[in-house]
Amino acid sequence: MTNGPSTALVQAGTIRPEDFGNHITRRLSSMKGQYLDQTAYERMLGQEDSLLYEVYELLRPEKEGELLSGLSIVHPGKVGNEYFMTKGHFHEVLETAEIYLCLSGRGMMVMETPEGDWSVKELTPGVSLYVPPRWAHRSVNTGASEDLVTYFIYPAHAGHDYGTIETRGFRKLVTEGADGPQIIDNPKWVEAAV
Ligand code: PAN
Ligand code: ZN
Repeated sequence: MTNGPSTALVQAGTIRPEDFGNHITRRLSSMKGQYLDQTAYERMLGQEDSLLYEVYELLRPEKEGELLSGLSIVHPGKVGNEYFMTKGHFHEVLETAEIYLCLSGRGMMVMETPEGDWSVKELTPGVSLYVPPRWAHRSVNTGASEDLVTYFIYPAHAGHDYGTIETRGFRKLVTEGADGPQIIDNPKWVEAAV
C-alpha cells in the first residue's frame, strides 16, 4: 500500500506531496451501510479499520471561478465480493461537472443521475473521463494488488452531497464475479421519496 501520491508521479517531478494542502483519509468505519455484505463488513471492521482510500487536494478558495484538483488513491481490497471504493457523491451544486484522468491501476467509475440514468466506465491508465453535471460518481478499484490513482479537477464551488448516496446507495454495484469484475443491481437501492 502507498502512503503518499503514486511514486511514478513523484519521481516524474510533476506533482509533489508538499504541493497538497489537504490530505483526506477514509477508513472502513466511514462506509457503514454502503457494502452489500454486512456480515463481511462487520467481520472486517472487527479485525481492523482498514484504510480504503486517500485524497490529496490542492487548497484553493471554494468559490466560483476557482478549480479544485488533486489525486484520489483507492487502495486494493474487497469487502465480501465488493471492491474497495469511494463513498461517492452528487455535487451540492448539481450543475457542476468534473474531469478524471486515470494515472495508474485499474477500476471503474460508477455514475448515476437523480432522473434514473446510470453509467459505469472503465478506468485504465491514460483514460480521461468527463463526469457531466448532475451525475453522482464513485470510483472502484477492481485491481488485485495495485492502487487506483486518478487525477481530478472540478469547480471549486461545487460542494459535496454525500447524504443522498449514504441514504439511497448507488443503483449499480461492482463486485467480483467468476470472470472478473461485474456490474450488478444494488438490491438495497432506495427510491427517493416523492
Ligand atoms: C473527488 C472525490 C474523491 C473521493 O475528489 O472527492 O475521489 O471520493 P468521495 O469524495 O466520494 O469520498 C471528487 O469527485 N470531488 O468532487
Ligand atoms: Zn466530485
